[in-house]
Amino acid sequence: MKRDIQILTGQVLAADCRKTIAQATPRELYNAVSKAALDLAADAWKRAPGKRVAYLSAEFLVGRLVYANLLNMGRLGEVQQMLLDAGVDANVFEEIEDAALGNGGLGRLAACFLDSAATQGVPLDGYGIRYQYGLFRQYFEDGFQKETADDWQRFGDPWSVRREEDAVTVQFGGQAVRAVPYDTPVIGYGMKTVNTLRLWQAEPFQAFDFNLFNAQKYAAAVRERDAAEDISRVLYPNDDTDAGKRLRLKQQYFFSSASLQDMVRAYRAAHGGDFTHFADAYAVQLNDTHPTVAIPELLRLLVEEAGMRFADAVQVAHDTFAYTNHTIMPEALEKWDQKLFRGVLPRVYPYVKKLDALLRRTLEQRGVPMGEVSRYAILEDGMVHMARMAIFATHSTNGVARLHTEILKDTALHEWYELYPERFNNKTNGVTQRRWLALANPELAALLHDAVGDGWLTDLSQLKRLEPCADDPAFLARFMDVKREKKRQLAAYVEKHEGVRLHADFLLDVQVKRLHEYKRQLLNAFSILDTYYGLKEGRISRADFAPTVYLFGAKAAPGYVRAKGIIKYINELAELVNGDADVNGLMQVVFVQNYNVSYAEKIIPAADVSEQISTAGTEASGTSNMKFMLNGAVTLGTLDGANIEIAEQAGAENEYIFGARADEIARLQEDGYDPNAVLAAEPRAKRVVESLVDGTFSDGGTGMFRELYASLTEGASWHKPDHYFLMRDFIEYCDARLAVNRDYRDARAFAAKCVRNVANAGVFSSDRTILEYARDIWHV
Ligand code: AZC
Repeated sequence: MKRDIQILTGQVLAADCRKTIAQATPRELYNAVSKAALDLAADAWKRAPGKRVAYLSAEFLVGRLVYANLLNMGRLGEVQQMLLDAGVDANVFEEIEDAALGNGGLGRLAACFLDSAATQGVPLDGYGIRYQYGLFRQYFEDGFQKETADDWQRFGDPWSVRREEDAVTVQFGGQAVRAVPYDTPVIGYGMKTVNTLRLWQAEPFQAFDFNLFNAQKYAAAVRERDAAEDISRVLYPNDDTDAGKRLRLKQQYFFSSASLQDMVRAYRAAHGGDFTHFADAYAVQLNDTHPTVAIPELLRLLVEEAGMRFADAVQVAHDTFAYTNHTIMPEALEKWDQKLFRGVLPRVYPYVKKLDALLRRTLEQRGVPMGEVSRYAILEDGMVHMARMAIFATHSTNGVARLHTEILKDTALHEWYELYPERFNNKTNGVTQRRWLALANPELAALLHDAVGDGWLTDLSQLKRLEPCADDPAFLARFMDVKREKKRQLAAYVEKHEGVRLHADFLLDVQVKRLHEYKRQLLNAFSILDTYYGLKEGRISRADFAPTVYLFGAKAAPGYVRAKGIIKYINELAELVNGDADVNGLMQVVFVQNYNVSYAEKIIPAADVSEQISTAGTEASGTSNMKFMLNGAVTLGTLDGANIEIAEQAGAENEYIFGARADEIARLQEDGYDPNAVLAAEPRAKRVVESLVDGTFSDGGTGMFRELYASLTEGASWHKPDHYFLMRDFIEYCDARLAVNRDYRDARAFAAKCVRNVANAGVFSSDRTILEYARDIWHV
């Protein structure tokens, strides 16, 4: 019998705060509804027997769970009705801020994988860190990014259950801490499977030294506690560089060790002390190199606690682990100083050394010349090379889109590919259609329901049946109605959060993603400025121009000065454009603050154009590109990452592709590239780049703009001028953008392109991705 969530919610509210649904605050209501729902999921939250996958990830960017869980439980409508009946706004939970336990793509992918695994019945549990503070909250002051702490737990954390009985000890050099797991159910669509997200929190053994306190040594009395809690205090706000901090290495070891101890304990309970068949019980996926220290840790556990020979332990590790690479940015390939590593993890370091020695022997046996060994060695140049360890000691290394995997094989990890070609494979990313279509865009979901039914919820390939609708005027009219409605909703949200009135009837052109030079938000800004000049000076016909909102959302890592300079630049641009009455009916530039998962859920369904303009060969995959496609936006992009597969699926005629391809970029890198030649030959390019230094905009005297200018025209000690090739692609980009604008004026033809994107988004479901991992890598 279906139990009544309304009654349960009422009971929880009465017990916890003596209020009714109508009386409760959003926070109280959120906690009550979540607890009630958790109760309803309890029966299904059982561990199935058989092999399990452990997905080890330093980041799980789940966002706000309540609506997504209710949707998957089939309870969303019921709860919305319940709220309505009590006179409460159904969007009341939007007050609850996101659990932003991730930076960007890598963390959000992990969250999509959880949803897909549970929905597709793959026995996969996520393991990570329960950061007290997630990714910083961002706001703008005078156009500059400011950061504040993200105290996500202040709304309560009703979806997790503390499992005191499963706590383990994690030992660093001289410090031992408790790792206490908090389990969150991962509820698959239809609730047939409920998996677990287990996040570890670091705690001291002794919270408080009574004697020290009594001796009035107050700070000393809580020193142990602080030192322990620091480990899970905060998510590092870097999605590409190695923070280089002892604390970060501690974090990595903390959750890797705790997770493995958890598995080892469960294995022992089920199978006794013979660990030779550990890999039949667990597959462990390393989400990037962050959990790679799990490899020597498992070796240590197997040798020291299970009495296994090192060589046998290596075999077990090889069969158990697999590694996913998410980037070829050299600064993101993690390396640790050997001394630091040994200092923090003295018990683990010997196993790294042994692995390194084994690697060197293996290279010799395979006839790799001595001179080449340094390209492979785990211990080299005084550093511990994590990616090398990950490739050497696992059975699978995968990239996240076809081009990315090809680049890994051909260049970035070529020497490894030569050694172990059979280990390399591609798993093109995906996104969950439950979150990114059904939940974020119920209006479009309803339209799809009428056109092709609901099978796409668990089998996205069924969207293909939508293809004929692209030629059906009645359907296109309804599709355009949905877009209009989503823009209206977004405008209301933006007004509330930014105090800016968005032109909801404009073409909506969006770039949302972490701020990074390679993603080229600056190129976007330059092109907007060029359009502005073009309109003002008559080079672009005003009569023919479809009025456009250019929307940005992005956080810059707090220490990434150039990225912050780009934010300031875009905010200056916004001020120029929005403050010019002459173009107000034609252009609007908006940079929203604190872009996060919940904001994405509002922005993406409203977009007409998805900006995916990274330098070809730099963006491993991208996943927002897939979310835009699924919601019927066209891609304005380079042939980079998964854009290539998107254009292939939808047909290049339904996207706007421009710019140098990866092979050309590689050639330019080899043969030399001179952005100053472009600037000399192309006055439009020169003019926008000069805006950095000619007084058009002000960086408030920080020197940020001059530094950006120098990065483009002179380079720096660590890179050549314009190393992301903005000038190479500038004119082509402006042209492609104008082509979009031109096409947009034929509303129906443009909508048909959008619908063809939706119809062909089927392969970009993370259901497909997760089933490929399960089949090819995990064998579950
Ligand atoms: C991202 C990649 O930049 C992005 O292209 C990809 O889609 C995503 O991973 C998921 O695979 N990488 C990160 O977020 N972070 C790091 C360290 O690569």
